[in-house]
Amino acid sequence: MATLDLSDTYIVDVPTIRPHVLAMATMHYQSMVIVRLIDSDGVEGIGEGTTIGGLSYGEESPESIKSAIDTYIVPVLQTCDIAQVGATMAKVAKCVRGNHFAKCAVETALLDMAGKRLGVPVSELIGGGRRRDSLPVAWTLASGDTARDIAEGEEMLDRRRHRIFKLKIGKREVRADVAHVGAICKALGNRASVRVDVNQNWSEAQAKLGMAMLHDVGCELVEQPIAGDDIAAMARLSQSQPVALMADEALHGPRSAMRIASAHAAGVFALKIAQSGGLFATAEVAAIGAASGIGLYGGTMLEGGIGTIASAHVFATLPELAWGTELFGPLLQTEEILSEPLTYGDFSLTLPRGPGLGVTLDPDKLARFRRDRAAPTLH
Ligand code: MUC
Ligand code: MG
Repeated sequence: MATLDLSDTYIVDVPTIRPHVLAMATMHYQSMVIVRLIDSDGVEGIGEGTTIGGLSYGEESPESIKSAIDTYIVPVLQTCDIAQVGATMAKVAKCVRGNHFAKCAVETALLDMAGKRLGVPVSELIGGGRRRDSLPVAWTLASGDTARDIAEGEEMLDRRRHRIFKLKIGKREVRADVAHVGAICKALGNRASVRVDVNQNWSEAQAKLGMAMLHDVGCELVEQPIAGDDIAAMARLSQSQPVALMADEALHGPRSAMRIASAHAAGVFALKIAQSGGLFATAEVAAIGAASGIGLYGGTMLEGGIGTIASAHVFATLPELAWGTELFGPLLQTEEILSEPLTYGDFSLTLPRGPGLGVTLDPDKLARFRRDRAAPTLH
């Protein structure tokens, strides 16, 4: 039996290495909600809940994630044996609807504690356990400028850091976006896989035109071209277009995965731990996708080191991950908030072997980037 002794939730704002231009927002920094839990035996767990561009991406903001955890989830944890992660999260689900990002942060911290108690990595607590020690990692070219994106892609190839590139489009006119993608496909040639993410910004008619043109210029995958709640239109596009359609914003856990799979509305799933509502739910989404013949991709909410490695622990358990991952979030930030940076190289991210998440926070960096600039006191 383990009871919750202390908790601390805070927002850290870390600048990005360059503006990150998406259809719905341009990021100059990333705001991450960090939760720390300590049990009655002194075991500590850390978790992260991170979204993109305030409320422009989804329905939870950094501020709402923090408030959901402090005001509604922590009081539930205080009534649970938090060593039993599944049972604890089931009780949280009964008391708190939605709020997937907040739940994911808490579940991550509980799994980190459970792994430390048992002396095993989090990946051993999910599904059939860890199947791989490293994951291929894509990079997003989103400076807003074609020449700069090509130079950045070349640099990543030279450094053997990434050979899968995702381009953020949907902000400009369809033909201008396709010209941008075509120029990058041409420059990088068969040395790289080029994909795009429209972040829901096209109408169905624009998507029809855009997807056909993107296929012709060598783009391999089109992520969430239209509104994520328009499953019928996603199905029409997915079934009529030669280029694969990946569901991202449409996926909010197992039930949405089931709806998309039954409607044949996507050829690929972008798995995201926060959007799914946690690591366990992500494994369920993956299982639904795999059983339906849908390809899997390890997505990101551009989390920092904790959310990134938590995602990696789940993705490392999957039998098939045909489209790789995009777990590059910490590399987009000017500084890593972990005491030991994550290991990237040879186009991959290597998973740590230690118990729990296998990472620790750097207290000095946290004190510097913490929004409230308060000394990290637990309450
Ligand atoms: C998204 O919509 O997939 C992932 C990579 C990136 O650059 O932005 C994200 C969010
Ligand atoms: Mg996306």
